[in-house]
Amino acid sequence: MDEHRELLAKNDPDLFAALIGEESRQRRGVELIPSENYTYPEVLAALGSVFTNKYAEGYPGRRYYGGQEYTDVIENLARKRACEVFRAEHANVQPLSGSPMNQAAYLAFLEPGDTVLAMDLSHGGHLTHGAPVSHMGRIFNFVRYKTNPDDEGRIDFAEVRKMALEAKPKIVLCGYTSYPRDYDYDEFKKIADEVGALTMADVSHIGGLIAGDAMRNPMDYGFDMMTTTTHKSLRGPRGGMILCKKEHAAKIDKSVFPGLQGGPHMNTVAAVAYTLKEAAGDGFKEYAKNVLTNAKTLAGKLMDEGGKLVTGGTDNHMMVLNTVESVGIDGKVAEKLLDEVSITTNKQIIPDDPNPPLRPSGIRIGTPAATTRGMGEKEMEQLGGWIMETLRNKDDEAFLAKRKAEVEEFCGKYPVPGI
Ligand code: DSN
Repeated sequence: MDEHRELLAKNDPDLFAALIGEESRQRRGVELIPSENYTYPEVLAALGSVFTNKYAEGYPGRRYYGGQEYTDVIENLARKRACEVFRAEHANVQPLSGSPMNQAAYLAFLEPGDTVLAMDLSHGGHLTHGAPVSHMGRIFNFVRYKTNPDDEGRIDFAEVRKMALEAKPKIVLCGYTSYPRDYDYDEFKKIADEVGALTMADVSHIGGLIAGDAMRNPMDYGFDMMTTTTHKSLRGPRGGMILCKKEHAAKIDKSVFPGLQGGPHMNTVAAVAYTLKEAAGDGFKEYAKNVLTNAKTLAGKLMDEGGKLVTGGTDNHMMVLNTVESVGIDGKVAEKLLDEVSITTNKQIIPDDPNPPLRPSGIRIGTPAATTRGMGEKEMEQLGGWIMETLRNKDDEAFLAKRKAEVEEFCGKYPVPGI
């Protein structure tokens, strides 16, 4: 690897300088975007390996190109490990990332115009869950439920059932991109069964927490399929996978390839295989538990310091801070302020946000990456206090410079894997 870096430095100094800059940024500051993480050095090695040279359309034992002796080994490893970790009957590990993964899942079962029941974008649903600006929203008919602000953002299942009975969806979808509560798979399954719909859980955010047995697993509740990205709480490379019942395996596989994609990225598949080996270990269970404990502690501290969380707390790895209500600034300003002191978060729309997506009313904060660096509850208390204080001192340049130095000195004590 060192030799490869030396070559890059020599032959493209501009590109190399940006790489060094990004490494330094990741080490100096604290990463609190809930969908990001620091991957394993072994994953970086697999991603930067000669598997990137190989075309491997098809599946192990059934490829369209020769020379598949080793690609079959890694894909079989990844599939087997995925099934074991998620207690699933079948796994497809080829989706290039989260959006194509969900598109392939829909297209396996739906015709254009078919109905899906999913969560509204501003309440935590993903773009691919039918946001009107996404192609999925144009192709299929998404009917979208919301969370209940009077019940700390929990879902009103009487309302979901009513919508399902009216809309008669073909898929009932749960799983979200900005939702700090747990998911009640039993309730979704009951409703789906009543209307004869398939059940799908997009657990992209909490895939690692499920793998580490810290959160419930939809496959244990009889869900038809589950999609997850591999780079969030799971700590792997950027990618996606679909887990499903055996009876759906052929449809899912055909939908991913040749339906939606061509050659899988075999360097990523190799890295996913390694990630799943890690996810099966006891160390990962401890990690997943710590992510949740850290999130509860950070959420508690933010609230103690006057922060208004959209759901009044968290059951998973993330929280959404309503910055307008908490400190009178929008999410864009809050994100930038925190960037200035080397704390990375992302601006976030809140349920039925009166503000536009590029200037929304909140920020999203999460603990997977900080936990990977070895930060614990004490560190979460420190960060929670610093966040609220920074947001209240937006015009004080001297304060911001001092805080940046403090944050960077603090981060220096927590090594970043792979850098
Ligand atoms: N961009 C991802 C997230 O941050 O949640 C979802 O696609």
